[in-house]
Amino acid sequence: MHATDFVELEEAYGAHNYHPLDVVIDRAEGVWVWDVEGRRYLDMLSAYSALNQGHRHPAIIQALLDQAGRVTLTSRAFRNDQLGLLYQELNALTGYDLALPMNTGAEAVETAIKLARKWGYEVKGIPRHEAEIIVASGNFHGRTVSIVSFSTEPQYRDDFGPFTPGFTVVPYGDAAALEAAITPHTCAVLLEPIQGEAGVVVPPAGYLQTVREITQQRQVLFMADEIQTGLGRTGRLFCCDHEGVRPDVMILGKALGGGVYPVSAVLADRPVLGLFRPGDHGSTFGGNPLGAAVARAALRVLRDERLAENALSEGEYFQERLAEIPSRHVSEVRGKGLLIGVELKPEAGGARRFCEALRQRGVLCKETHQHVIRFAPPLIVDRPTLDGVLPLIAEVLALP
Ligand code: IF1
Repeated sequence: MHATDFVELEEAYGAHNYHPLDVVIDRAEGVWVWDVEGRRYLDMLSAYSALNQGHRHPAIIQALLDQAGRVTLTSRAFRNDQLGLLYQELNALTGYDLALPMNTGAEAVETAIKLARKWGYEVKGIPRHEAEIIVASGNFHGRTVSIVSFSTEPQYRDDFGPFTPGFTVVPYGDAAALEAAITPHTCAVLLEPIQGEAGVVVPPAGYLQTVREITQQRQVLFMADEIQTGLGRTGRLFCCDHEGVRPDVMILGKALGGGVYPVSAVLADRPVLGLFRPGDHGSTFGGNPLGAAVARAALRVLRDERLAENALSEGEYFQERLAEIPSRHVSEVRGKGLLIGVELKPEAGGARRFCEALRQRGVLCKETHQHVIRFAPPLIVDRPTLDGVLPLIAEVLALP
């Protein structure tokens, strides 16, 4: 079959909830993917940061195969020999007392929302069911009805009401506006340390620190969604580490599953996550031994291969080189580590055509919010590979 055959099948039998590039991938390894015609591409999206360790990392694949040969799913009605070890390793790596494992990022965000509300009622004494959570405009935290209830992106929200109440939207990056929005019923603030989907929006320096101080003073939980920015992507274990900020609740996903299996988790100390009692919350696959074994390998690779450090050094290098590229289309190059956005001027006509042109040159990336090209390669990427792609990006940004 040719690429067009596969495209036709997807178009004929699949819901059209995406508009992908028509590249049909049938093999992947490290930072590279190949299409059905045998062409090789550099993956500069990493499945939106779920592939920090690269495609099919041998240690992660081996963990998957070994565990699949033993037991894959027990449900949480029973115990298994992987989950406790994952908990211990998450505690050692992150310092949080407890973890609650889920599968997708949205499920982890929903878990954090439920946890914050429960904490609000049981600890802060907010009257049931008046708890409020402050979120930022431009947020992206997943696609469930409750989460899109506080989205500011019309397309993600407008056809999906009625909406879940209890959320207050404030401008991203504005700590004063956030403080002003706090009421006696506010149980938490939920923020991305860098907004990925909004176009790699980096808040002003000190913003996270100020939010941390405000939430501490006002007895409000600070919840960080590090599903995309976490696990080395921005050059530190967590993006919050750049400002020395420790959220009350840390939400992880994507690369926690090593690019092979959906694993997400909510981390917090005992006074918060200790509030959940048996039966309060759960999931069929949450904490399954296959995902736990894969997550353990994913974390080992992150640590042993010093992926955060590589993201820091190679990200700084790459961002500097990108900023040197002369182009009348570019208005800003921004980001941290290997989460980089190249914002184009409106007159450039949108980022999609540049992504298509890059694809023709063997580079896969994705536009975000119309005008931003997102560059987020796997954190294993090396300098020669980045040096090889820069001329191609320069060529594309020189197009009329
Ligand atoms: C899509 C966006 C990125 C996330 C953050 C939670 C989730 C995501 C910060 C939910 C997921 C994915 C979802 C995917 C495309 C991609 C995306 F463009 F949608 F917004 F990365 F920026 N928090 N982001 O980035 O995690 O439930 O998907 O596991 O929905 O199109 P999930």
